[in-house]
Amino acid sequence: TQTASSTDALQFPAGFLWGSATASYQIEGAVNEGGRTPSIWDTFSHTPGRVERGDTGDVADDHYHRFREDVAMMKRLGLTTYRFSVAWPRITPQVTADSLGPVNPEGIGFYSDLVDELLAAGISPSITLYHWDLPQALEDAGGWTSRTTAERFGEYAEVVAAALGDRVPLFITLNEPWCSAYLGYASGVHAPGRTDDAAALSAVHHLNLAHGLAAASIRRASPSSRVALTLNLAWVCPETDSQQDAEAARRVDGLQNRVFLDPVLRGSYPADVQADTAAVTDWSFVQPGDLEIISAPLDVLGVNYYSPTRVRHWTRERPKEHADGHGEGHASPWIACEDVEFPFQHDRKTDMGWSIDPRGMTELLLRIAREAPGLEIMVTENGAAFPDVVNEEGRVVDTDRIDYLKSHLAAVHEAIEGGAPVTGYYLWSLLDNFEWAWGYAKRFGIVHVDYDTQVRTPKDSALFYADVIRGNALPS
Ligand code: PNW
Repeated sequence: TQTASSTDALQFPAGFLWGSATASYQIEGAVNEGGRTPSIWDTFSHTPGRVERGDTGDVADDHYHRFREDVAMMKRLGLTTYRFSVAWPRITPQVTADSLGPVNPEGIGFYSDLVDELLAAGISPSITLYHWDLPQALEDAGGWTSRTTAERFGEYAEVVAAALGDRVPLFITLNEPWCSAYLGYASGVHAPGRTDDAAALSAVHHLNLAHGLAAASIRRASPSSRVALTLNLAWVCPETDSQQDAEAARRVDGLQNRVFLDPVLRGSYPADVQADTAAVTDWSFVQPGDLEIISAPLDVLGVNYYSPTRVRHWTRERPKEHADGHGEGHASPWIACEDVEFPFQHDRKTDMGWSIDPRGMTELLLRIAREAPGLEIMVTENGAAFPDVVNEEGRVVDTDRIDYLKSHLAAVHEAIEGGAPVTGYYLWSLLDNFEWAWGYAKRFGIVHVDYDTQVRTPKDSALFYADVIRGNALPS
């Protein structure tokens, strides 16, 4: 219904895609069902001390058994698209470094049923092929430090695209290779929990290669599907305009943004990152022909944005601040960045301790539009964790999440006005879920999950989001 004030509403372009996102290990549970074998996150979460309170994904949101109910919820909210990930250990449970092994019909069957359920609800499925649940057998053979993992991933992608591609318009090869490489192999706060900088850089390359091989597989097996890569890019903001802070920003930008963007968009690795890390690795894992594979054209770049990255130069004269949520009590994910710090900000934060600054969203999207002219962009994740506030009627009154969403949707709108070709937005996340090293302690959902009963309750933010979708606009 049109009201006087709705003239001030921020209208999104016709056909804008409104979605939410999840990931297999964070919601499915049923880890020993349907022929699934262990992933690195099963091993990691079952290792004492790795995840808050010893939480695991064994049951999670039990989505494996409740997906029809969850799709019905999406339909009620009015989502036009849903981004989920396929668990590789369900598709080819016997994979080894040397061979993909047989395809598991029960694994394909689960995702095929989910796709059908979505289509019947009028929701377009977007599939992420890798959201961190690497088959443990591949980790045992070196994981992402090994070229064979990338090769097997290319074959796995072909299997999924051949089985589901006729019904799936968008495949996203990888989710956030930054996290897989640096949190998995350098700081060790994510599976497989290794702390070896050389391994992390080799993982960066093999993840990039895996993306390229998978992109080619999807083109072959499902020519009508579009291919995307999702990166957690950073808006890197130096604290002052000093030369030294600019240098700190260059380093972080290289490791977080350009080491992933340059090979895909330009077919090369940034020379400065290779020079900065020369003492760690000689980059000999990059073989002739790799960059041609990695730089095959993309249809869509997926961007996940949560928080800005403020940096400054660090000198030994003062204690280093570890305000990026990565530096405390464990190894750093920032390779060759000993003289960089992430100063604590006295600003509003989410329950993750992540600063709230929607300006970073606009700046980031505009930068991509400048550097990759014409490349379609989708925000494949954005959202916030906040502790639940339940009122007397039992409603979850998550005003802080609504504020976060409002300001970030306005930031996306501003980027579109400024010329960024953003065609969709996926809110992280549909459901409260297993938040990796934080377990169930952090809630990102717009739908509350009671982990004792598995009862789902839409929070106020879900009702807000349904309104946005209905009007294709951010209400004033
Ligand atoms: C992303 N960091 O993860 C993931 O794609 C989601 O699975 C996750 O639930 C969501 O963001 C919220 O955390 C990240 O430490 C995890 O910088 C950690 C970081 C960034 C993204």
